[in-house]
Amino acid sequence: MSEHDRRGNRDDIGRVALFGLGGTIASLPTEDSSAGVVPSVEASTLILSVPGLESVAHVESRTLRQMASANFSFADLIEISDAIRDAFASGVDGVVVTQGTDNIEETAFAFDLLVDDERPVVVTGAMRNPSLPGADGPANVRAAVAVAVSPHARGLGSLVVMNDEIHAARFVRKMHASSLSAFASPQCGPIGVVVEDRAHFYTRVEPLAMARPKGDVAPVALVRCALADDGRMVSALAGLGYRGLVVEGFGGGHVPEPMVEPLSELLLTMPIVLASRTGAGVVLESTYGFAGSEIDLCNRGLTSAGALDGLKARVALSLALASTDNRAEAEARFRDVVKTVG
Ligand code: DAS
Repeated sequence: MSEHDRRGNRDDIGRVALFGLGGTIASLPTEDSSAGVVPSVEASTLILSVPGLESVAHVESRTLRQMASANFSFADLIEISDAIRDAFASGVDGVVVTQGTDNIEETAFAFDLLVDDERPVVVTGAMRNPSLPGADGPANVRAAVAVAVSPHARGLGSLVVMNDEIHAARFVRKMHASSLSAFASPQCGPIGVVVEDRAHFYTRVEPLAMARPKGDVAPVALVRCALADDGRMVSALAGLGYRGLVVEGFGGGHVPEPMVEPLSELLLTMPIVLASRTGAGVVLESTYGFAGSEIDLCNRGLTSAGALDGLKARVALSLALASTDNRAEAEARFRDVVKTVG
């Protein structure tokens, strides 16, 4: 893993550490052009492809992974967050992570919880690989670096910068399989934009952090409610070794009645979080009273995901469970995150 430095040409600009993890932004065709693109571009080459980067910041780059994001594990994310912490200890003003976009919404949120520093961690990627016309990687890197050195980006936790928009890691979602404008924050929209290498913020979010994992991150299951679900998948989970479950319920947080008993049974062995499969809004607390409603489920002991969607709730519950051996403590840590998100 080599380290490279692209020195800016001024003394008054900030220092950024850029970590390359692979993904489309680093993917090129192999010799067999029909075999598709694979991650292969080093972070040092990536920063050389960004016109004008030296006028934005001094950038030190390092390739930490060369992989499709589909293969990230929590162990990878913990190791990468250690590298981010080391970079901050070395005095950089901000960190940029380039990676595959498929699960940026989860990895960026994990960095939000794993890195406790007011300086920004800015995650970016590309929808078009460098061999395609209109490849967006270089523009996204330049915008991400501009955000990473912005004093206004401090205290906002991890951010995702794509297509000149700045999203809070806790709200961003990948909404399209291939569009350049694939990313959106359905809760509140982007929290800012990048114009002419300057970050402009419209709103701010509270910093988040969670105690560091004590060991391996045990698996947490994610089940999405669907029409006429009879609850058999929830029943089957008991024997599969999961330590927790996130249920994406209908609407404000509702499940079909046949799922209620299996959930109650499972609660005896693991924490269960209730999110909304709509991906926006806040799970209700006190509106509906039918069996399988939010009132019923929370009375039975499910924990509300609040404004977190199912994917983010799963990241937070996984890290909460990894931070303590005590279930009640883990549930309390999860609730603290939910409260801070708002
Ligand atoms: N879909 C690709 C990307 O957007 C692959 C990946 O996520 O690694 O980068």
